[in-house]
Amino acid sequence: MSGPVTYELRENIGIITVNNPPVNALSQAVRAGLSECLKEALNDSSAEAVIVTGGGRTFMAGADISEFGKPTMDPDLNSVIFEYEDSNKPTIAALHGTPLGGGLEVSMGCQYRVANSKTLLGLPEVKLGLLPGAGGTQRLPRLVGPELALEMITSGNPIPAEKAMEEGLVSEIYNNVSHEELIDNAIIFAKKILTNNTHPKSRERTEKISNISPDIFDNAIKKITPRLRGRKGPLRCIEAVRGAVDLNFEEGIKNERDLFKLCHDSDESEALIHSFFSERMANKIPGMDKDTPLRPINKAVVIGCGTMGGGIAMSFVNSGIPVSIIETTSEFLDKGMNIIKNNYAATVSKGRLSQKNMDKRMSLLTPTLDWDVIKEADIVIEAVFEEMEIKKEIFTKIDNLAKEGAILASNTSTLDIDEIADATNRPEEVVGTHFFSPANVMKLLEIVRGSRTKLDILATLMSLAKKIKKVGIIAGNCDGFVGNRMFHQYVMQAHLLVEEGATPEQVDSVAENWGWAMGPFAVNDLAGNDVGWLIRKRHKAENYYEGKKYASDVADRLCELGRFGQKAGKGFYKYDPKTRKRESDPEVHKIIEDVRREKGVNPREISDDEILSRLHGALINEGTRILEEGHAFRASDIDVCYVNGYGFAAHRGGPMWQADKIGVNKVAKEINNHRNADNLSWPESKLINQLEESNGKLSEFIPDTSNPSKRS
Ligand code: 3H9
Repeated sequence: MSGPVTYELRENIGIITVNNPPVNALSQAVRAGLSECLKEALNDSSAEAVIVTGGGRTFMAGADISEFGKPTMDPDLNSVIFEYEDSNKPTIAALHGTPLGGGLEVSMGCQYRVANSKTLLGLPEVKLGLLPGAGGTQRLPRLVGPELALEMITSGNPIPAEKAMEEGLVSEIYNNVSHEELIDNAIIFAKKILTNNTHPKSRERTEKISNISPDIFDNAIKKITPRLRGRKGPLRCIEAVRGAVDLNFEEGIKNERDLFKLCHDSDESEALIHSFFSERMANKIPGMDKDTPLRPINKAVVIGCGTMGGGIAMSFVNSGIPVSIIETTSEFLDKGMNIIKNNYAATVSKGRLSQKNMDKRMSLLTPTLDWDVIKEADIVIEAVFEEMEIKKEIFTKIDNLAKEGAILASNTSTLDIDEIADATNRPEEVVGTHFFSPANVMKLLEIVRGSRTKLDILATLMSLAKKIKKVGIIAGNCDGFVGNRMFHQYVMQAHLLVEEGATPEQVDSVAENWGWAMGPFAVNDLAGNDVGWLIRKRHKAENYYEGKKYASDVADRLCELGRFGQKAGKGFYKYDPKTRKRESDPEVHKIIEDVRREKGVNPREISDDEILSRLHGALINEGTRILEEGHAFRASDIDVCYVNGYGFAAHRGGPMWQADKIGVNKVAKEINNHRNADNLSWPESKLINQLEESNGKLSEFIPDTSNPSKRS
C-alpha cells in the first residue's frame, strides 16, 4: 500500500515499517497505516508473527505534536495500540533511535520489544506539559515497576537500551547494528518466540505492580514539589501512575485519559509546545537556502583561559571537539587548566562523570602559548577582557594566521562586533558567540550577527550550538544584544519599584511565585553587584546618564559597603554561610529608606499586579523595539533566549508569548500608562503601538532583517 506505513513479508514474518520523516511522528496517516498494515499481516496466511519498525533514523518518536490543539482524527492512538496488543499473531517492536512518547507506547502495546543497543527509550510528554496519553502510564509500571516508571514519566528523560533490558522493558539488544541487521535479528527473535505457548500482553502483567507501598507516590510528590514553579503536569503524571497500582487497567486508562485531557487543555502545555517548536524554529535563518552546506567544525581554538574561556573550552571537549587554549603566560595557562581539572574532578566525585570520561575530555584539551595552532582551527573563539583595543589587536593577529573558511568569533557580551570585524580583512567571517557564565553549564548561546557576517556562519553556529548541547539564538549587533538589552530594562524597573515603595523581598517573591527561577534582586546578588557598579561608574564618567533615569542609587550604596552579593555573603540580602540561603537584612532596608528620603520619594504601597506589569512590560517593550529594529529574526527567538538563559518559566512560554497571550492591546495600554507616569524609563516602541492599532500579534510580525543595521 502507499502512504507512510508499508507491509512486506520476509521469511514468513510480516514487517510493518513506518516512513514519516524526520522522526516518524504518529500523525493520523501513520496511525491509520499502522492499523491497515496490521490487518494485512493478520490476513496474510504466510505471516506467522508481525514486526513493527521505523524507517530512517528512528522508531516513532511520539505523537505528532503539531496535531495537538486541533480536532482529533480517527483512528486514535489508543485503539491502534489495543489492536497490536490483542493481535492473535505475536507482535514485536524492533526499536532504534528514539522511541519516545506515543512511539514507546506503541511498542509497549506489542507483545515483545527488541532494540539496537544505541536506542534511547522514554516518555518525554511531561516536557510538553502532558502525560503519556496512550496507555504509557499504565503499561510502563507493569513492565518496569512503578518506581522507575515514575522517574521516567516525571522527568521525561529517556533510558538507554541496556538499562531497558535490565529492567524488563526490552527482551534483547543487538550491539550497534544497522537497521537491516536489526530486522534480521528481530526475525530470528520472532521465530524463537513462535514456540511460546502464550505471548505476554503488557496490560495483563501484574507482578511488578502488586504490594506497592503508597509511600513511593508521596515521596515522588515531595521530590518534585520544590521544582514545580507553578506547574501541574508533573503532579498529574504521578496521579496517572498511581492509577496503575490502585485501579484495574480499564479504570487506570480512563483515569489517564481524564488527566491527559486536563494537561492537553492547559496553558502550561500550550506554552511548552510553543517552546519546543520555537527552539527548532530558531535554527531557520531567513534568506538562507536550507541546502547550503555547513562548515565542518572539527578543531577549535579558544583564546583566553579565564572563567569564560575555560568554560567554553569545556563545552567543546564535552562534545568530543578538540580544543587548543591559548594564553599569554604559562602561569595563566596552568591556573586556567587547574580550574578546569578541578571542575571535572568535582563532577567525578559527585558520581556524575566517570574518571575515564574525565581523562578523555582532558586529553582533548591542549594548553599552549603558541598562536600557530590557529592555522589548523575551524573556529577561533576569543574570550579575553572586554576591552575593544585588546580585542582588535587579537583579531588582527587571528586574521593573519587563520585558514580560509575559519570562523572568527568573539565572546564579547557588550562590544560592537562590526568594529571588531573591522580589525580583520575578512569582516564577513567574524561573528559574536556570547556564552553565559558558567559557560560549561549555561544553556543559552547568543550568536551575534555583525552587519556583514555570512549567513552560512550563522547556520553553522546554530548547528554547533546543538552539538555542544546549547540552545542557540541569533541576535543583532545592538547594545546588550537581545538578552541583556531586555534584562537591563527589567532590572531597572525592579530597582525603581523599590525606590517607590516595594521591597526587594516583595519584588523577588512576586517574580518567583509567577514562575521565574529567581527574582531580579536575587539574580543581582548571584551575578555580583560589583559588575554593574563598575559599568555604571564608567558610564557616569562618560555622562551617559544625562537625560536618562538613574535607578541604581541603592545598588551603589550596597557596593560602597562591599555588599557585592552571594560571593561577599551579603548584597540585597544576607546569606547563611553554610546553606547559602538568603535572608532579609534590616541594613538594606535602612539604605533603601535613606535613598528614598534623599531623593524626596514618598513611598507608597505597590501592588503585586503593578510589579508584574512593570517587570514584564519592560521586557516586552524592549523586545518589540528589538524586533522593529530587525535585531531578532522573530518573536519566538526572544522567548527561547529568556527561557534558556534568564530563568523565565518555560511553562509560561516567554515574554513575547505572554504578550500575545494577554493580548498586545492590553499590554500596550499598560506600557503607555507606565510611560505617562515616567517617560524617562519607558523608551517608545512604535511596533507595539502599531500592533495595538491593528489588533496584531507579535508572533505574526516578520521583522526586516535583510539588511542588519549597524549597532544601535
Ligand atoms: C505524545 O507522544 C503523546 C502521547 O503520549 C499520547 C497521544 C494521545 N511531532 O528535535 P529535532 C520535528 S507527545 C512533530 O531537531 P533531533 C521537529 O519539529 C510526543 N514534529 O531532531 C523538527 O522539525 P523541523 C512525545 C516533531 O534529531 C524535526 O522533527 N514525543 C516531533 O535533534 C527534527 O527535530 C516527544 O516529545 C513530533 N513528536 O531530535 C519527542 N518530534 O525540522 C519530541 C520532532 O521542521 N522530539 N519533530 O524543525 C524530540 O525530542 C526530538 O525531536 C528527537 C529528535 C529526540 C525525536
